[in-house]
Formats: sequence, structure tokens, C-alpha cells
Amino acid sequence: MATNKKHKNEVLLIEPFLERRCYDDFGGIYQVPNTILCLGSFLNERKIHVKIFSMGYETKHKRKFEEKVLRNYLNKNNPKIVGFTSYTELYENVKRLAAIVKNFNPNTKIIIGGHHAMHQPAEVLESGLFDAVFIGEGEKALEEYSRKVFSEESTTNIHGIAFLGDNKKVVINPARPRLRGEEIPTPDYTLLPKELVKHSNKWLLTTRGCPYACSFCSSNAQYRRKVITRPLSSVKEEIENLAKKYGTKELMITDSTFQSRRDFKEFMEILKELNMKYGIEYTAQTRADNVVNKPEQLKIMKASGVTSLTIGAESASQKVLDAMNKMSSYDYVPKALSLIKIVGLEAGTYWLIGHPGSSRIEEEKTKKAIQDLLERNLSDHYEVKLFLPFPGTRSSKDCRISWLDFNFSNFKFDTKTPVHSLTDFPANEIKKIYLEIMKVLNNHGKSNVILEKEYPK
Ligand code: B12
Ligand code: SF4
Repeated sequence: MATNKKHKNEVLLIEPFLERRCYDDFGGIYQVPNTILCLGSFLNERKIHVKIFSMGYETKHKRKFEEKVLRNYLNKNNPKIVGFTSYTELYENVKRLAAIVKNFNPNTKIIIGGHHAMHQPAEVLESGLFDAVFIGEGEKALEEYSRKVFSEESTTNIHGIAFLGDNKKVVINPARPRLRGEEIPTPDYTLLPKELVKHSNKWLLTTRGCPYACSFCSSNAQYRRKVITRPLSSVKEEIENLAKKYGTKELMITDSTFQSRRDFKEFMEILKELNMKYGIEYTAQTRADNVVNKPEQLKIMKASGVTSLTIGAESASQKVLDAMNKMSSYDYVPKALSLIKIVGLEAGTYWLIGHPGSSRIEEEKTKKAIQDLLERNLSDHYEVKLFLPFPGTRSSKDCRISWLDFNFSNFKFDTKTPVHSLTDFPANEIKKIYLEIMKVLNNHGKSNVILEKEYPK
């Protein structure tokens, strides 16, 4: 039902419900909505009224309540701006919710950012649901946009956004410069319900960007190899706050390359200090070549409270690794895993099946490599995914790909059905080898981490 109620000068930021698993992933209950928390913290620090909505939490895992929760909030508060974040898999749901907001009050500014929308602003704007698409890091652009909307000024000159101009023509304004490390907001967890923070998995991001350029990676598509690093004082404040106020005992470091921090030793000293003070432990992900080239870092990590390292192996075929622009060779993987196990850390591996360049023959190499790791007990857990051509990535534009499915809700990271075929490697063959690899894992009493649980509907 549409409303005539006066708008409130507020920005409502929403991370929509993700079908099935995410909120119960990795043994936790909820997920901290990192992206909108960063944006919200930045606005809040600058005295712009913001509300953060993580739909998994707001609906207590019940998707059927999502619309009701949103309508109730709109009825009570009628915020002037509603912003959505968008991973590819979330996009169809974002559109559904955006339509509800638009229907409730057609004058509400509805905006969107994130890895999906930023790479295809024209398609997103042509849906007619959004007033602006934010491209790249959103903090400063959102601050400027909010101030202008609240004071009813034009937003058309804001850098870092796209919108429909005259005659519904897509206008993409110039990009904004990247934030400096010290400008990245320290997440302000008080913007979230205490229960959410207490009963959730926590992700620690101390850098933005990655010096490598894997062609399947959306992160690389956004940040283009430039890494910015948060000051350690901000990182320390965040961890200490989580430990003191919320009793956090486990943190997952989700940096693309935390091993490349120039102040790696100082970073580890902080982790160690907080590990000793609060018993907080850390897990992290990294690259095999980084582990092999800097083996001395492993002992330091272990002494600092790091308990597990997961490596992006992706494929055992050099042909596929080259097509991925992985800039590494598979030989590093077993070497890195051995080094990790020797110091007494848990080791894990990520794999990607069906990337351009692969074929039955190439994927057989990966299957054999996994068999070998299982026999040598080198990887404690395995996460094997089907390749998904995320918009914006170089892999998605590879001419060997034929897209079979344009429903982005099916871009699920635990999908067992490819959304694409490759020249000489049809979807049913990709699926077949994928299931064979699952069987190999099962035969060794290991399951694919991403398929191991049943999730509530
Ligand atoms: C931590 C992380 C996770 C964590 C936590 C996610 C969460 N809920 O916060 C976990 C492990 C749960 C996770 C899960 C998934 N993730 Co994840 N994740 C990451 C990671 C490593 C960091 C994300 C982050 O916190 N970034 C920090 C924030 C501040 O940056 P940002 O998200 O880019 O947002 C900025 C801009 O995009 C923009 N912006 C974004 N949204 C909005 C909205 C508005 C209104 C505005 C104005 C601006 C704006 O401004 C932000 C601030 O500068 C990234 C890779 C990376 N290094 O970015 C992958 C990444 C985001 N994940 C990805 C995906 C796909 C997923 C999954 C769907 C599973 C999967 N296929 O791997 C799930 C589901 C996500 C969910 N809803 O929880 C992809 C997204 C690709 C895509 N096109 O969809 C990435 C890029 C990795 C990749 N595969 O390339 N993820
Ligand atoms: S190393 Fe990881 S984060 Fe960096 S470009 Fe490759 S996949 Fe992306």
C-alpha cells in the first residue's frame, strides 16, 4: 500500500535474505553484514542517520517474513533513501524488495551497489527500480548522495554513481579515487543488534584489494590489483571491541592477501596480544605460493593464535591455472599444505571446476590431485565449487562460455548444476566430473564443506 507519510532523513541499508545456508554457515548462527556495516559506520561517524538491516537476522532465518519485516519498517519509519547491497546471487531478491519499496512510496530514493550491480549499471538501471547504481567503494559517494537528497539538491554530478538521465539514457559519472587506508571505517558494531553480533560469524578485513589478477575473481574486477591497508590501530580496536563487548572467540581473516601486508609482523603481534588477553583465535585464507615463499611466517602465525589456513588451489591443471591467470603452478599446493601441517595448523583447499580452459582431461588432473592429497592426508577440508561466470570478471567474457542460465538466483556457490557450457566441455560433462570428485571425497570420509549441511528453509 502506498503512503503519503513524510519521509524521514534516514538511510536504510539492506542485505537481503540469501536463500538457505548463509546464516547458518561455518557453524555460526547469523552473518555480520560486513559491507553495509562499513557503509553505515562511515555515515554514522559523519552524523548521517542510518539503519542497517540484515534480513537473515531480522527474519530469524524465515524468508517468508522478509516482506512483512520490510513493510513494517517502512510503515513506521519511511526512510528517504533505501540502499541494497548485491552479490550476484542476491540480485533477484534485491529487485523483489526494491519493488516493494517503490510501491510503498515512489518518491523514496532506491539505490544499489556491490559486486553485481557495479559491473552492469545499464542492465540494473533499465529494470526501472533504482535511482542510482554505486560503482566502486561506496562510502564517500553515499555520504555525498545522502546529504544532497536530504537537502533536496541534484545528485547528478556525484562521482562514482550511474543513473538514468534525459530520455532514460544511462549516465555513468567519473569514478572516485580509492579510499586511503586510514579512511576505511572501523566497523561500528553498535549499529547492529547485540544478539546478531554475539551469535554470528565474524569476518576481519584488514585490506581491500589484491595484488593478483585471477580472471574469475569479482574482487579483482572491482579493485584492479591496488591494495589498500587499514591502519593496525583500527584493526586492533575492532578485534578488541569484539572480544570485550561480545565475547568473540573466533575470527575469520578474509583478506585476499594478508601475508603481503608490509607490517605483517606487527599485525601478528597484535593478534598474539589479543589471543593471550581474550583467548581469541583466527582462521585465514591465502595463496600456496605465498606460503612456500614465506615459510617463516607460518610459525609466527601459529604463535599468534592462527589455527587454520585455507589455500586457493583451484585446479591441478597448468592449462586451467593459466586460463585463470592464477600466476602460479599447482606444485606449490602440496608443498604449502605440508608446511602448514608441519607447524601444526589445520590446512584446507578451495577448488573451482569448469572454468574456461578446462576439459574432461584437465579436470581428471584435478581429481587425481585431490585423491593424492586425501591419501597423503594433506588437506583437512575441501571446498569444491562449480565455476560461476560472475558479471564483471574477465572469465565471464571468455568466448568459450555459453551461458545456459540467466537467472542470477541460480548463481549459488553450492550449486550442483553449472550455469554454463564450454566449447568441447558441455554442462552435463562438467557436472559429471564434479559429482565424481564429490564421490572421491566421500569415499575418503571427507565431504565437500559447502554441501555438508542441510539448511533450514
Ligand atoms: C567476507 C566475504 C564473505 C563472507 C561475509 C559476507 C558478508 N555477509 O559480509 C562470507 C564468507 C559469508 C561470504 C559469503 C559469500 N560471498 Co563473499 N566475500 C567476502 C569478501 C572476501 C569480502 C567482502 C567484504 O566484506 N568486503 C568489504 C566491503 C566493505 O566491500 P564491498 O563488499 O566491495 O562493498 C563496497 C562496494 O562494493 C560498495 N557497495 C556495496 N554494496 C553497496 C550498497 C550501497 C547502497 C552502496 C552505496 C555501496 C555499496 O561500497 C562498499 C564499501 O566500499 C569478498 C571478496 C572481497 N575481497 O571483496 C567476497 C565476495 C564479495 N563474496 C562473493 C560471493 C559470491 C559470496 C557468496 C554468494 C558465496 C560465493 N559464491 O563465494 C556468499 C554469500 C554472501 C552473503 N550474503 O553473506 C563474491 C561476490 C561476487 C559476485 N559477483 O557475487 C566476492 C567478491 C568474492 C568472489 N568470489 O569474487 N563472503
Ligand atoms: S588471489 Fe584471490 S583475491 Fe586475489 S585475484 Fe586471485 S582469487 Fe582474487
